[in-house]
Amino acid sequence: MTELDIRLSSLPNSTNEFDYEKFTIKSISDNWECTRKWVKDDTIHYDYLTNAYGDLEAPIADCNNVAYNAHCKTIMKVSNYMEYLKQNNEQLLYLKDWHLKRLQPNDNFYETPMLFASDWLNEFCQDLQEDDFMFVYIGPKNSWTPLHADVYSSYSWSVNVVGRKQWILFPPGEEEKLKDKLVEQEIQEFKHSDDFTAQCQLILKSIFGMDFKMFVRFICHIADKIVNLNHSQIPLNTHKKFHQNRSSRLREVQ
Ligand SMILES: O=C(O)CCC(=O)C(=O)O
Repeated sequence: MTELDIRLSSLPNSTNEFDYEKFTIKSISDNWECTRKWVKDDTIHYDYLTNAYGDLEAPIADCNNVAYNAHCKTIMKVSNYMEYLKQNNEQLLYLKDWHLKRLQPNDNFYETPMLFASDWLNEFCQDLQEDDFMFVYIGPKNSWTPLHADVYSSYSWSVNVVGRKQWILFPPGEEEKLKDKLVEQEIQEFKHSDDFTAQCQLILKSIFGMDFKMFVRFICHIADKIVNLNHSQIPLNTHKKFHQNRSSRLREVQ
């Protein structure tokens, strides 16, 4: 048993036994600009958000309209969404997956907590000028997101600036409940076909967002950056060997 196996085996199997308090960091956003400016009288500061971001567009999910385990989405101006929020509406609209940081790169409305400073996925995507995974969510009471695994099955962190959000998390041992039965079935069907590996790569790319080749590219990109950062501290020979090994491994997957 490795040290990790031992640590995992000591974790409880049911949600009831799990003490999530231990995994919650409190008061981290007390001094963030969004806490100071986006909140007034314990609720959303509609006027501030309208003045600051009213002309920007944001994706809006209709929580009453679900298709294929996702909400139907539209685009709305932030000023119109703030007007909607101020009224007592029948509709349940959720402003979500909004790339505010990308739209306003110089706007430092939050700070990345030290614990999460190492963020390989966002680094990779930003270096390649691709989509990033930094989002703002604003929703009325009862807005919700369907059960999902995050893109690339990655881990993420989330901070509530105002209001409350209930999270339903699955502890270790309950992964079976998260498996997509249709995908499992598809894999079984292709199991004995000649192009099984290629099919699996296709499934990986479409469901998970990344196939094996892209994963290797991603890991090499991050490794290169780390090695270059530490370049001066590593004996030249070690560095050269790393690059020789890396090039031959990349050739293998290409
Ligand atoms: O807060 C939400 O409604 C969804 C958040 C989410 O999907 C995530 O953080 O991965």
